Amino acid sequence: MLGRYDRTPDRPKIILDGWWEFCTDPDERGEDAGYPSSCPETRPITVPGCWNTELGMHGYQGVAWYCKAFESDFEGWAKLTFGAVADLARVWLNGEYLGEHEGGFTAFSFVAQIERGENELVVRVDNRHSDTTLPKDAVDWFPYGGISRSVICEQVHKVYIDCVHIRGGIDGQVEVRARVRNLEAGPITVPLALEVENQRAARTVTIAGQTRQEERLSLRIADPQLWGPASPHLYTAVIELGTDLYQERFGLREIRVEGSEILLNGQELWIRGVNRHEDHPDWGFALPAKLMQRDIQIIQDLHCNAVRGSHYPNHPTFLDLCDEAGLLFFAELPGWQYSAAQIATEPTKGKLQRMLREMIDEQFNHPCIYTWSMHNECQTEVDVEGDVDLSSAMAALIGLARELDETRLITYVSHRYWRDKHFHLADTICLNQYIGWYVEHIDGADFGEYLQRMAQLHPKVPILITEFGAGAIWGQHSMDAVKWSEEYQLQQVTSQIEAMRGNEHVAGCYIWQYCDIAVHPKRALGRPRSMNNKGLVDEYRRPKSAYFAVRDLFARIEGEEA
Ligand code: ADA
Repeated sequence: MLGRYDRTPDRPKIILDGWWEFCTDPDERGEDAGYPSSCPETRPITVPGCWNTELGMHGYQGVAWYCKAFESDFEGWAKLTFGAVADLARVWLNGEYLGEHEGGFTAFSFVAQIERGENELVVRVDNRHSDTTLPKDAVDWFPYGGISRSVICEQVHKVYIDCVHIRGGIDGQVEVRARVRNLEAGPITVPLALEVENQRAARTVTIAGQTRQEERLSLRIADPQLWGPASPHLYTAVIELGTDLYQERFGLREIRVEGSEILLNGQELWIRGVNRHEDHPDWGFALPAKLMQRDIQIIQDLHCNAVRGSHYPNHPTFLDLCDEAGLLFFAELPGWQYSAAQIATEPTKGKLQRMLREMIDEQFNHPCIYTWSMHNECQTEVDVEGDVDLSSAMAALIGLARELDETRLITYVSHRYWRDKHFHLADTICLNQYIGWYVEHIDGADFGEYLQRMAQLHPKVPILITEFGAGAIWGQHSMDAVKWSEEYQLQQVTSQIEAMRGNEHVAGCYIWQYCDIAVHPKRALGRPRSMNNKGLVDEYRRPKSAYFAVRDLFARIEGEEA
C-alpha cells in the first residue's frame, strides 16, 4: 500500500508489489532490442526494492529493466501510480509507451486503458547521476536504484478526483481544493460533496471535456480538536465526485514564526529532532513499513518531537506514521551541495521547481509537515556572479513554494553561516555546522561564539541547527574520548545541545543523524566501513552511548518546555 490507509477504497485496484522479472542493461541495448522479453537472462526481483541490495549488485549504477505480467478483472481507464522509482523511469503498458519520470523520491502516475485479463507493465530504470541530475552525483548517501516504492493500478471513472489539498485552520475552518478530471471528450456535470464529522458541503460542477480543473469546497468543524505533538488529532475528509470517492486525513493546526520563536498553535516550540535517511543495509531506500514504524518508536523513545527528512521527499507511509505519532516533519528537496549555477540555470533550476510541485502536491495534507526546505548546503554565499543570478533563482523557487502552500514555513539549509546572502528570503535560519568534528573553529569562533554571532546578525528570526554531530563506530570505546569513539560522539552532541539551550535565539536542533547510513562509493575512502557513522543508532538500529545521553537530555528539555 502507498500509505497507512486506502485513499480510494471504492476503486477496484491491483497492487503490483511482489515479484517482477528483472535484468540489467549495462550497454543500453534494451530499448532497441525490446528488453526485457528479449533479454538473454532475467531473474525474479521484488518490488518495492533496490537492486543494490541484491547479492553481487552492490555497485551497479546503470540501466535495468523490470517487467510484470498481471491479470485484471476490469477494463478501461486505469490510473497507474508509481510511489517512487530511483531515478529515471520509462514506462510501457502492453507495448505502448506511456512516458518518463525523473527523480527517485516522488510519486508519478499515468492514466491509460487497461485490458481485462492479461496485461504487461515494463519499466526501464536508470540510477546514474551527473551534474545535471537532482540529486547530483557523489552525494553523501547511497545512490540506490530500482522501483523503490509501491506500484498500484486502479480503475478510474470517466470523471475522477485526481488530487486533493486540505487546509485546516485552528478555528475549525476546512477548505478542500480538489483537482478533478474528465477523461471524456464532452463536458460532464456531476455532484461534488465534502463530508467531515457529519458536516457537509455540496454542489454540482461541470468539467469540460478532457480537462483537469480545481474545485473548492469548505465547511467548519464545531469544537475543533487541534493537531500537535501532545495530541495529534486527525480528521478524515470524504470527498465524492459523482461515483468516485476520495478520503484523506488532515489536521487542524497553525505554524508561524514570531521573532526568534516558532509557534505551533500559538505556543512556542523547541525542536528536538534527528535527521533521518531512508536507509538500511538489507533494504536500501525501500524500508518495509514495519521498520518505518520501529524507527518512529525509537525516535519517540529519544523524546524527539521532530524529524528532518534529509535530504529528499520521504515515503508516504512514514509521513502517515508521523501524523499519527505527532512528530513534526521537515521536508526537503534533494538539491544537495548544488553550486550557485546549478540552482540558477537549466536543467537543474527547472528540476528543482518540478520536484517542489510534485512534493507539495503529494504531501500537502500531512499535518506533521511544518516546513518545506528548498535545498541543503548549496553555494548560497553567492548572490549574482557573472551569468549566475542566484538571488533571482532563489527568490523564484521560494516564491513558488509560498504560492503553492501559504500554510507552512519555507526555508533552505546553509553551511555558509555569516557569509550566506539569502537568509532574508527564509522563515527560519537553518544552519549545519561541524565545529568539533571537521573543524575546531569557524573564522576563529567556537560553537558558543558562532551561535552568538548568528543571533546578533539575525535577532528576529528563529535559528535552527539542522545538523551537528560526530562519527562513532558502534562498540568503539575510549578512555580519552577520541574521535570515532562512542564517548566522543556523546560529548560532542550533548555539549552542543546544552550550548544551544543557552542561546534564546535558537529554536531547536536536528542531530546528525538518526542511524548510520551507507555512503556513495565515491565517498567511501573518507568514511570508515563505507558508512556515514554519525548515527545515534547504527544501521541495524543498535543504540550507541550517545543515544541514551540524548534521550535523558531531550526528556529534560521536554519537561522544561511543558
Ligand atoms: C553535511 C550534509 C550531510 C552529511 C554531513 C556529514 O553537512 O548535509 O548530508 O554529509 O554533512 O556527515 O558530513
